[in-house]
Amino acid sequence: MKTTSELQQIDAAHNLHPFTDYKDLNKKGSRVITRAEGVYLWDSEGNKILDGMAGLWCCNIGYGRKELVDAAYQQMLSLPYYNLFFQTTHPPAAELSQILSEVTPNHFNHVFFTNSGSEANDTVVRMVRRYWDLKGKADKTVIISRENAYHGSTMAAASLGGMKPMHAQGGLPIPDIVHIQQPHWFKDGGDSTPDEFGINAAQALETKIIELGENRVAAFIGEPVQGAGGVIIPPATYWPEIQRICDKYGILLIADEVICGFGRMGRWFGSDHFQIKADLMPIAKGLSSGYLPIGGVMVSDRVAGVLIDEGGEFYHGFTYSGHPVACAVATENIRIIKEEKIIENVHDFTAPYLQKRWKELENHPLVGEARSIGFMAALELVKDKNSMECFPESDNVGLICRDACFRSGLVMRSVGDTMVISPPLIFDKSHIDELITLALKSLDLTSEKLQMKN
Ligand code: PXG
Repeated sequence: MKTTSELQQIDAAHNLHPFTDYKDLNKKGSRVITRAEGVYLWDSEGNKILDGMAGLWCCNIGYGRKELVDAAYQQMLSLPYYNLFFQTTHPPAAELSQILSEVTPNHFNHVFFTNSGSEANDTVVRMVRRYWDLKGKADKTVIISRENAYHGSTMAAASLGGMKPMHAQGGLPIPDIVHIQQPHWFKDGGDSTPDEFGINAAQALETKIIELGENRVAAFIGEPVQGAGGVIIPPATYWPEIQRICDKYGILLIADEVICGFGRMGRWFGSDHFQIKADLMPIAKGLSSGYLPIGGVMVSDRVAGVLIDEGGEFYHGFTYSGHPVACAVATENIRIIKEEKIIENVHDFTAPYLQKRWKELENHPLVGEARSIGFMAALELVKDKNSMECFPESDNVGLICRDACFRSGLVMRSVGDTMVISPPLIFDKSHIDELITLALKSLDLTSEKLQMKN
């Protein structure tokens, strides 16, 4: 095998990474991950790292599950590829569609397969507009999303997302996608209680519908808990108010379950936790625990009925929609989640334990807030705990902390100065203890580094 520096050199010469400042990375050289087992990663220098992020919010059942390898192998032998176009199907896609209808809320009985969360959200945009067109309301094209949301990187998905730096590159958003405020009490709550703030943040939707005109608005999209934006847990009052407004105006409600789905919140879906009755649910990531790329859109009876009965042909689809190997792996992944009662274990035992231990990090001088829900959690790093004053952006405190975590043997992601985790759902109590110990060590290292700078 090539050495670390050989791999870094060829990587720097040929590989353009996602969301990366190329010059900056090539100065340092990429970290090379070579192996994973259970909840641990190993790099090319032999360092063992606790994966606090389940890859990228996806490896829910952990690494090294041979059953998934066998499922892929057997499927590749029998039918490595065939498509779902031209009135054909195959056993893995048909069977997975039935299983998905069973694990999702009752009113979801159809799926449209994609290869990623971004493609799922592009599909959502086309489906929503098609739905209203078929209902004779072709003017209803506007989709309302939220600032700082993340829905993917394709043109439509990045437009649905509310990341300003993404919009600035390439003239986004595409027409008829608008954004309202996010329900981020820690940042924007001011003097209001979380419950008051939740209602106010949701009512921004009604204000926007009235401003645009009800006849123009097609749908609202939101992640049950914003992941990439920094694990932003909405106050308990938020989703019921959003639901009330969507119901009142009859607009479609889209719950982007790409991160929250498949057990991340200690329930099958974020919608189960918040009792959201969505019309469409994009899914990906935990669907296959990241072993192979697969995503989809769960389509409710309300929308599927119109597409099926009144639609004729829907001109949309991907070569690899419902790829047989990806479907076989996803099916095996869901079997394991069910059989090993992974979600029940998170809900009843490990998530409450994580919540208790994570909260202890609030005692650290750098931490203004430690919040968690299910198996997602965040730390707000602040300069002054009493006033909750933030660090200047130029201090790059989040990045310093992220590096300190890596050096300590822990993957924790930074979103500005918010540190986030979303561990594999198979973390047990000893992994949680190890996570807290490593996080504390990394916070101390970050404090030391900041003191040295001043
Ligand atoms: N919706 C949500 C809610 C997501 O979090 C996507 C859609 C897009 O999925 P794909 O499979 O196209 O990437 C995502 C993806 C990060 C990070 O740094 C988060 C995501 C992807 C990459 C990085 O937190 N989420």
